[in-house]
Amino acid sequence: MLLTTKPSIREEQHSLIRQLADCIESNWQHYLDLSPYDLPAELGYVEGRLEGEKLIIENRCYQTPQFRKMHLELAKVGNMLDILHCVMFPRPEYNLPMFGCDLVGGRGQISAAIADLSPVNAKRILPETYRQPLLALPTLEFKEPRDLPAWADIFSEFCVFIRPNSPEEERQFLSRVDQFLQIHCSYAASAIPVSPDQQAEIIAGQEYYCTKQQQNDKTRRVLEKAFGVDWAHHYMTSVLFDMPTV
Ligand code: 18B
Repeated sequence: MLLTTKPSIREEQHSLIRQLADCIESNWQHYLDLSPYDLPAELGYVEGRLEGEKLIIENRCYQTPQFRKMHLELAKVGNMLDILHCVMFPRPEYNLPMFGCDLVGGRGQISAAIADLSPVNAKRILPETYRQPLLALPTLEFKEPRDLPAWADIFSEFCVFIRPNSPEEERQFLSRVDQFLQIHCSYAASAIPVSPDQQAEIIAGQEYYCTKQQQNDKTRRVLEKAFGVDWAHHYMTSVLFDMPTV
């Protein structure tokens, strides 16, 4: 499937967001067999208002034989806030971690850059097939690592959560996400389905992941201020972090 090249708010966003969005899509296209995924009606492109500024949300969504939903979302609040959000939801037939990434920035500076391959099995540890290549990656030192909030016990030992403080650190973050995606997409492309018992465990793990992500008050507050409490709840539970269905 050819990815769309239609104009996008991407061109107006912080350069790290633009580069990361391009990096995510090129890995998807290189390793995986993409088809379209239809988001709930009216939620592909959304406009609202936040403190006098226009909030625009632009979604791109795909599926593959291994992933029930691969969601890349770009959002922009006037010139105040640029956001990239991405989650790859594996089909529960496959023992694959959840790839997640969030970049939030304002006025030329990214304040939060987070990326992880998060385990969903009962022990909440990544499979050896992931741990080995991830352990072999060079250790990165960032000047401003950030502390995870209390709900964030879903992330792995390989999670990167920083405020990048130079173009070099931005480059290193981008390169680490590229490495995560290469490891993940190349492994997933030839993954073999698991037993029904293991599927139940994976569904529980994905539900736990979504339940925790839905507790991110910083995301919720932005959406509530622009679109109201009910819309924000619906969006967080049906577009950002919807549960797998059996
Ligand atoms: N997120 N983020 O995606 N969030 O979606 N995000 C923020 O500098 C949005 C994910 C994560 O410190 C902030 O503090 C909006 C995924 C974590 O309490 C804002 C959307 C992951 C934090 C937003 C969005 C993820 C965080 C504060 C929908 C991880 C820190 C920025 C488009 C895989 C939370 C700052 C804390 C922060 C907003 C993580 C404003 C609106 C997939 C851990």
